[in-house]
Amino acid sequence: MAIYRDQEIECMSREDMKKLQDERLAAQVKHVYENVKYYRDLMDEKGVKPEDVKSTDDLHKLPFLTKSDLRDAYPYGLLAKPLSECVRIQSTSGTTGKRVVAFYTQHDIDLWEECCARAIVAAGGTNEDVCQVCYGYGLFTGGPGLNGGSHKVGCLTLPMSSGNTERQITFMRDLGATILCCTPSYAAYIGETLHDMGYTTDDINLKAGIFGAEPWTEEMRRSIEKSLGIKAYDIYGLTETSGPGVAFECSEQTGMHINEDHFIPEIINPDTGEVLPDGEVGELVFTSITKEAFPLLRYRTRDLCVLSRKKCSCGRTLIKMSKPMGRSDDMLIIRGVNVFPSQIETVLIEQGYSPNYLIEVDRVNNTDTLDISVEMNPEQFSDKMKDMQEQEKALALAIKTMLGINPKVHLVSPKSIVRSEGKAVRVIDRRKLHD
Ligand code: DLL
Repeated sequence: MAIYRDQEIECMSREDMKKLQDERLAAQVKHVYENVKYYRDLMDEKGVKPEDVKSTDDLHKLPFLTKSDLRDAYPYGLLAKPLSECVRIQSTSGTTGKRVVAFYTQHDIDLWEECCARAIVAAGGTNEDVCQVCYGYGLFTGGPGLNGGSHKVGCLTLPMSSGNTERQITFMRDLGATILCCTPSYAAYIGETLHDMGYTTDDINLKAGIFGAEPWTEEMRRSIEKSLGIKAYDIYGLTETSGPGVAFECSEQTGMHINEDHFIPEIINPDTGEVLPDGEVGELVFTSITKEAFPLLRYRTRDLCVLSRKKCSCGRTLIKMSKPMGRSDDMLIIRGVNVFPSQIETVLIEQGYSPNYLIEVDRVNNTDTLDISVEMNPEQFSDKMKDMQEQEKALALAIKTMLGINPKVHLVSPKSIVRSEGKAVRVIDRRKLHD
């Protein structure tokens, strides 16, 4: 069974990859400078001309681009091809401000789907597979991206979109789905529903899952793998860079290989913009070197992670990014302490709780409060008040040991926290409402 979609690229020597990136970068900077006024102005302001960027060593000369630039330029200000050559738009959900609209030529769609195809092949996918895609379809990139990748691999594709979970399981069983693509929180929900319907992993044919679009912990991975009887692979991407498939996991499951022939990664200090060496945690920045319609140079993702060039047992030489540990903008600062929701999730699952929880932060009498509602499994439930209080105390202590601050833990009854069919909302920060 082929384990690579494109062995020549995925296992290319560093030297050859750099050469390829150098050529593509220089051409891309020229394309952008000539066709996008917004960029031209930014580059002129910094005194950089296209001929100053001959290779990846010159990348640092280019200005950064941020989400606020995308909003300023909405909707057409960053378009680098005539609209007549564009065939699609996709968009972010726009929950935190104006939507970001990304444009694609047919060439861009093909490259994007190829990136997703690499992810599917790395998860063991072939044309013998049945691939059930339960990411949302429509403006969200998850459904269309994995759908296209699945077609390219030749899988029988089930374009389910999210929702109607019992029907998902019926199709999964009737059509013998072998690969599941959705958010990790929806995968957990599908696993839960499977068991609620009285089935076990013996009643389904799944072997792999390709899960992304939101942060998820190693503990969550193990929990999903167990409940669905699969190997769970991570996949990363963002609308601005085309969608899923910017990076994908291989069988080693120790980070995601970045499709470096299309995206050049950098890690920067989010406060100063200084480029950090591999191995240091910082904000991930991408330069897309092959996209035509909506190419972004040095785009700040706000995702915090680490890059690694350690040799991978799968044979791929593509650089690896760690699971994003959160976004610089979803880190909570509670009583002065930096808290990532993923740290709380790790403790919950380690302590045997379900990944269904809600973190609520507020400010009362000038002091931050942290309340965590955690769903119990049926076997953890007790009708003795004292037992419940003991359990809450023990869990609060475990979380305090991890975070350094004291939370208030509320154990709530099984199935009382709303399940997510897409990206889960796990944090409500009410302090923002008072500001
Ligand atoms: O979530 C694209 C996608 C779809 C990726 C399906 C993977 C699978 P956006 O809606 O623009 O695009 O959100 C992008 O989601 O900046 C990260 O903060 C987060 N994210 C995406 N993948 C992962 C992941 C899609 N594997 C934002 N782990 C990104 C953690 C992720 N966070």
